[in-house]
Amino acid sequence: MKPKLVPLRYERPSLPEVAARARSFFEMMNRRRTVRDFSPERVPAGVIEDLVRAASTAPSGAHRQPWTFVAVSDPDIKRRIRIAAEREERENYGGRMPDEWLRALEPLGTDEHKPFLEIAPWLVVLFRQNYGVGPDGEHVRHYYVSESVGIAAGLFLTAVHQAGLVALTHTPSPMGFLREILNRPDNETACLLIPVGYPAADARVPDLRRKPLADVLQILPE
Ligand code: IYR
Repeated sequence: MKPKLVPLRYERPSLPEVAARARSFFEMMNRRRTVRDFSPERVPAGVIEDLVRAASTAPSGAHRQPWTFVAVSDPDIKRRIRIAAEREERENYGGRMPDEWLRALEPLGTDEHKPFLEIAPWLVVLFRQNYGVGPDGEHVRHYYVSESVGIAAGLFLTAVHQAGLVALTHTPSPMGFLREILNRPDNETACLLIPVGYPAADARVPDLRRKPLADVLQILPE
């Protein structure tokens, strides 16, 4: 099949403008923090729709867009998710995670209690589609699913932050319960549970430092 190519819509900024935008975007992103203390204040569904529209612009293997976002504000479903997540996390913190892992989490202060799963106005669950399903039920191959879904998750978190909201990348493990509670098909596996909303007025976060650039970037030639 011959590809259908259309002109790129692109406006070239001046080099000083490029440099200024790169710096100011970094400064904005450097204020992003993972937040565990949410306000129950409501966020309209239309906002979540636009955040997912932004996330869904992610590049993906063969443009298969192998993700499904499920956004939950229903209090009963949120409660069921909290109960199931805390059941797994009690096992995790009570012996399923080895000591080395528990020690690695100590600076974060996390434990098996997940009240944010009921307090945050939205729980956005990101599912990876291991394969697609065509109009006649046939399986469609997906490519680079982990990479594609990881990029979509990153864009979603970026969109949440730039909109002025906060999020938590929560990974209750194992998270098979999400497919059951949310009635998702066999081709989907939940990979992130992302509460989204406003931070509580007294929200606190761990005093984390990011690695210096030299530890994460090598420029060649030096
Ligand atoms: N899933 C658990 C444990 C946990 C694991 C990692 I790696 C973290 O960065 C944070 C928590 C929980 O959500 O508490």
